[in-house]
Amino acid sequence: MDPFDLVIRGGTVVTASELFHADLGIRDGRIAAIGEELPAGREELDAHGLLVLPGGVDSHCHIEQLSAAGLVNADTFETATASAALGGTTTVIPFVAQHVGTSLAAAAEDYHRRAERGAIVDYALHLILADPRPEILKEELPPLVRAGHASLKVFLTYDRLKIDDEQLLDVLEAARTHGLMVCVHAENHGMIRWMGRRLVERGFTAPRYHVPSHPRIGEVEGIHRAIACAALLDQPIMIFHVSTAEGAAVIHRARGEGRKVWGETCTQYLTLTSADLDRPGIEGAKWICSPPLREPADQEALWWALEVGTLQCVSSDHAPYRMDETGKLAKGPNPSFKEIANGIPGLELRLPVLFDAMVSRGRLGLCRFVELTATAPAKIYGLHPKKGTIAPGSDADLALWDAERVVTIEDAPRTDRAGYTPYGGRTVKGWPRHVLLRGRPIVRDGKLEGTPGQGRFLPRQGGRAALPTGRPAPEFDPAQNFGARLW
Ligand code: DUC
Ligand code: ZN
Ligand code: ZN
Repeated sequence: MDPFDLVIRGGTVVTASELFHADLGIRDGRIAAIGEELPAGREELDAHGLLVLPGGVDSHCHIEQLSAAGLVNADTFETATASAALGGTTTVIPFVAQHVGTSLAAAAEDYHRRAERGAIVDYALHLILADPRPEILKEELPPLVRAGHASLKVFLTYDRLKIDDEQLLDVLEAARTHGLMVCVHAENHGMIRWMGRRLVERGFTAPRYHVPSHPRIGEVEGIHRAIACAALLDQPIMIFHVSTAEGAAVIHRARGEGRKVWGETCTQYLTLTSADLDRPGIEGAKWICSPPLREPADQEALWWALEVGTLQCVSSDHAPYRMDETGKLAKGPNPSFKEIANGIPGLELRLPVLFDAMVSRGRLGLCRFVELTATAPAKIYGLHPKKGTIAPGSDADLALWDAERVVTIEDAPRTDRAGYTPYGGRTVKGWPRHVLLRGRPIVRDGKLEGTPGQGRFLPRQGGRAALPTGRPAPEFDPAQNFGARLW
């Protein structure tokens, strides 16, 4: 047998279920052997004193995405995935963004082209459907599924993105036909618009009023409605970026009733609060994201929801906008909160900030950290076991992690192009030292070695077997009244 291409020696391997000392033998980009005292490889990487984690899977991040308002995220596939790599993430799932009146297929081509050119880590793509008219669902979607797309995203809010309940049912039905996951931004649009209008009319325009403009009850209503629509069709859904205790409770109850609903929260909802927006002048705009940052009690509830399995993934929802006329200040130097682009950067710091909050501070263990940030998203989105774990045959995507390293995050530009980080000034314990993509270091000793274009598209198998339920569902037949059976 040929020697291994690389042996990672002496580390502590962590998976979602166990933690053990072992060497890893890597051949042709995959894990070929896990064991003690493996024979010498062509190359060796010393992992003594380090944790060997599966590379992170960030299943919700916006990269080089054109917003409906005409703004493009601050970074490119190159800068975003460089930042992902430096933070220990080796797989990302950003979006193909369709807009009303446009072609989904053309948008997919465009994003594929950009990603192929720039990506430093591997990627899949969720398809945003802002205009799910029949020709899109019947003619454009099937070839995209055949090309390896297996998840859709829809919005219940945002003026030029939101779909109504009937459209949502059309999307859910198409997803059911093709065996796709449907991810939902679930907030009540009317409540957001109404609250926003009332606040501005009364002169409450500072960034901090973004928080009450997205009422908590609006998230509850959106999640409940999305789950109800999905249940009518017996179709799995993922609720993106859950921010409130009550929102998590809706998912908890629905899962208890056997609904096929999964839930995600994001680093920022666990580690930042509405108080972060409460700063002089326009500064708080840096913390404007939707749903907004909430309260310490919500953080407690979200941690609990992660602990008991109500929520299964923690993503970044990376959506960077600069504090200038290209981003947050596109409507002038002193915009009302309604005019400020929603989104914060987070790809690079997702894992370090979470590792500190979750593991170093003793909230949840190492295995759960791996599960929430790599294994579960890989499973839910059809990438496992190629991604998200350390097992024979899996891609050798690894983050060699120094659990003792203490870093104070500088309040300064990072690798992405946002020009700031919402986590500036925070001291965290735990930082990636080396990061490997398919057996090749893309970060060595904290320095980027990966090159744009080396990231590969990860085609996923549509089809019901690919969904986390694993259970085939028959064609939807309204005459069978699935909804009545389920409700
Ligand atoms: N909200 C979204 O819905 N998407 C991107 C970022 C954000 O804040
Ligand atoms: Zn969203
Ligand atoms: Zn998002």
